[in-house]
Amino acid sequence: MSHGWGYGTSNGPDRWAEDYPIANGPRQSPINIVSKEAQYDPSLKRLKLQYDPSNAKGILNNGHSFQVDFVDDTDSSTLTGGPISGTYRLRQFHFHWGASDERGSEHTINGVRFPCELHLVHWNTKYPSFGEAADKPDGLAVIGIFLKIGAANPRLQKVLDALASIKTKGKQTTFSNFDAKTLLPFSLDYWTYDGSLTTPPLLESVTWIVLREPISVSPAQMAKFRSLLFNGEGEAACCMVDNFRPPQLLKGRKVRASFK
Ligand code: SG7
Ligand code: ZN
Repeated sequence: MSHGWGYGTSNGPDRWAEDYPIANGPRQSPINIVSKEAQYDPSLKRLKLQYDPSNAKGILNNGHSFQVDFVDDTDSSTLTGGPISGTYRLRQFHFHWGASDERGSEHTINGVRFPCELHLVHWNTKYPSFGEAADKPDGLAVIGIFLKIGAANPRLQKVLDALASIKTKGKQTTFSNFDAKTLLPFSLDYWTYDGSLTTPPLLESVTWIVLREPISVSPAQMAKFRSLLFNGEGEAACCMVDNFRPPQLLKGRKVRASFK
C-alpha cells in the first residue's frame, strides 16, 4: 500500500491491515447490527445535542469523503447524555456512500445496507483537543445516521450545493451558519457499542451511536454526492463513490439499544 490508503482494489479496506494492524483489532467498526441480539438498556439516557449554527466553519474534500468542519474551541456545540459521560464537542460531519443505491452505508441493520451514512464526529472535552482525544478509548463519540432513498431532503440542500466548489481532493471553501441538528431524524432512538474510526488510522476510540430512524435523500441528491472526485485537480477523474468500509467482526462485543 505504498501509495496510501483508499477504497480501490490495491489500497482498499482489505489492504489496510498491512499499514494499520489495528484493522484486525478487538473493537473495529463498522458492524452489522442484529436487532434481536441488541439488548435494551433502560439506563441509557436520551441524547442531548446542542449545536450552534454559527460554529460551522468550512467544507473540505479530503480525498476520501467531504467534511463540514466546526469551530470547537468552546462548549457551544456539544453532545451529552446517551451512552457517554461528560461533554463531547462537535468537530465535523461527513458521509459515506455507494456508486449505486444498494450499497454505501458502513453499518448495516440485520444485513441491510443503505445508500449513504452520515457521521457526526464529537470529541471528549476531558482531553485538551480533538487530536489528544482521538486515540483514547473514550475519546470520540460518532452519531451515525442512515440515508434512504425517498423524497428530496431540503435540509441537505445547502451542503449538496456547496459540493460544486470542492469537486477535487484538497479543495475547501467556507461553510457558515449551518445547524447540523436539522439533519437528525424525528426519533433519536439508537443502538450503541464500542468501536473505532472506520478509516485509517482505525483508532479504537469511538463510542458509536447509530440512530434507528433513517433520514431521506432523493435520487437527484444522491447524484450530487457521486459527482465528487477522489482525485486532485488536473489528475485523472475518479468518482468519489463506494467510500465505505464493510462490517467487521463483533468479537464478543455487546450492542445496546435505547429502545424496546
Ligand atoms: C472521513 O472519515 C473523514 C475523516 C474521519 C474519517 O474520511 O471525515 O476526518 C478527517 C479529519 O480526515 O476521521 C478522525 C476522523 O474523524 C473516520 O471517521 S469515522 O470513523 O467517523 N468514519
Ligand atoms: Zn465516517
